Amino acid sequence: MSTTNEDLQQWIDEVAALTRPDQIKWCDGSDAEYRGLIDEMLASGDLLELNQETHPNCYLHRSDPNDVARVEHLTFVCTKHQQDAGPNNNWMHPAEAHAQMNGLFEGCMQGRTMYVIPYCMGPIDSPYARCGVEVTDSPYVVVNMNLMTRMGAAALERIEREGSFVKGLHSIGDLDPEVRFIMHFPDELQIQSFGSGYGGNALLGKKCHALRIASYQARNEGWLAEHMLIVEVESPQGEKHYLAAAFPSACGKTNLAMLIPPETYDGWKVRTIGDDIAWLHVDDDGRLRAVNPESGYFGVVPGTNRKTNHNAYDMIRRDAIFTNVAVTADNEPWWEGKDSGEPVIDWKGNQINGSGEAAAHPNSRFTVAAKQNPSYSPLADDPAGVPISAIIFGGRRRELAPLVYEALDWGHGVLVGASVASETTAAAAGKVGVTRRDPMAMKPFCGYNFANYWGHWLSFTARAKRLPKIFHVNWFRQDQDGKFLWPGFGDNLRVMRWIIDRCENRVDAVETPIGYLPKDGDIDTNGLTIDDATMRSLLSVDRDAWLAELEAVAEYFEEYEDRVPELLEAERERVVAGLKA
Ligand code: OXD
Ligand code: MN
Repeated sequence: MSTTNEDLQQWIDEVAALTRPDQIKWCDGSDAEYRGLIDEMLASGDLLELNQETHPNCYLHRSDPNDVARVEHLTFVCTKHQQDAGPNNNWMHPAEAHAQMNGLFEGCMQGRTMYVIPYCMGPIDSPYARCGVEVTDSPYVVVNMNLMTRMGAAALERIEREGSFVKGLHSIGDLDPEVRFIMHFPDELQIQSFGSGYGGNALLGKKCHALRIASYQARNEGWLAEHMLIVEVESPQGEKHYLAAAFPSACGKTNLAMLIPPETYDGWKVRTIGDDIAWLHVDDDGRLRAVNPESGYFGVVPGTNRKTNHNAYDMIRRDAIFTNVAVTADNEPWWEGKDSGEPVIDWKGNQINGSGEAAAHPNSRFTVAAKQNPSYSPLADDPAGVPISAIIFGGRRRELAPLVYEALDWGHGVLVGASVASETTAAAAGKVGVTRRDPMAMKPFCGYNFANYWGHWLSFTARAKRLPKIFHVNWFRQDQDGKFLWPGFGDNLRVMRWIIDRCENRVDAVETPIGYLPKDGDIDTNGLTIDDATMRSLLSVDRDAWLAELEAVAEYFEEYEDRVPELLEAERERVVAGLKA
């Protein structure tokens, strides 16, 4: 196979000359191709078969133990001027980065097959979708891209029709953690990733394209590429709302997107449109519309059970790839938080020895096609996307942030998003549990200077007539003994219901300097064993703590010097003045 697109053909020829693979395979995205690659990987030991009776077509991949998460310290944005990448990104000059990467890619595919994967992010016939081509020497990447994106013949056809595409070059190299780089060249619409096979570093359609490169394109073109789930909520009366929510990695986006309503919520339906990424465009009616660029989920496995995420639990019982989970004596996948079975072999392939170490890696993952999700919404395939009623920001915070509050207006909402802070998780290499600023949950993913990004967000008041309301939630408030105050999971629908009621102007709120909070009794707790005092503490605003928080936000903004939009600083000062009044 080859292509009629000269730019693509020339690039493939250049890459092949540089990396010198034994053979080149153009991927068509067919089931036969997927099956063939699975069989090859079973033969090579890259994949292990799981119990095919209880988990048909489920396989286990054990990654190199040094290659289990995104590597933010080795991820670079290569713009001509460092200031354009901003303090939020590692930066290297494009010329230097290219020289370095050419050295690494030189001859790296000798003895290997080079796979060419044309893919489309977004429904294949959507005006909002964008294409790319990933070249990789990893069959694991190909099968994961098959589940996660619309890849193969139809994507290539679109590329040949349209001409433009993002170029992504990937090699696992020697998986040497010292020789690992994830480089982005936004001006060239190019990504180069070397030395890692881990999802976020290697499935280039996901974080590298659909967030870092796309956010850069979105700024130039007037839209938003965001780290957000998209969920559809239908009331018993048939009223439907679409909510987009941004949370840092491994903070429950997949669970919220697949939520099962509490027992007392008879007739409510929640359906998933996306669990990780949303592309938001202003439509002809001046509303924000969202599409999910992905067609599969690369989800965190630990903690998934019938109670926390029944839909995910069911959907990963067939046709799924597991990475770095443990296995039971019956050869079933096992992870911490699974409510049945016992692990006998840990994620590294060692016999469990009672050392107390986690059997599954805390960032072990499942990859599965979205259509397997029992709560899948067919609107995920709608080329027009869905109109968004509310945008929700949140982080993992033990204290300070109330269960929910609503921003006073869009400008204040941008401040709320820019101030998001969260405790780090196992999704990225490095220390877990350290609170850091993660504006709009995009700290690892914004492909340009955050200050310009906040300015871009602010510009939407002039671009759109009917902007969504903005909210902030915190499912993770704890008491002094470290006990979570809010039950979370399915009960988060109670909070989304208040959010929807606010969007429909059906419920009043208490105005505070940090935003609108629910009035006493307005969060439905029917059927919960939560007392009034706990609800009051979940919905309290500690003025002194908030003043300290806004001071910390000011210090954070200082890193961005004179690029911080004046309007954003004015919003911050407005909140401070309110708190002091
Ligand atoms: C992810 C992440 O894999 O955010 O979605 O790390
Ligand atoms: Mn994510």
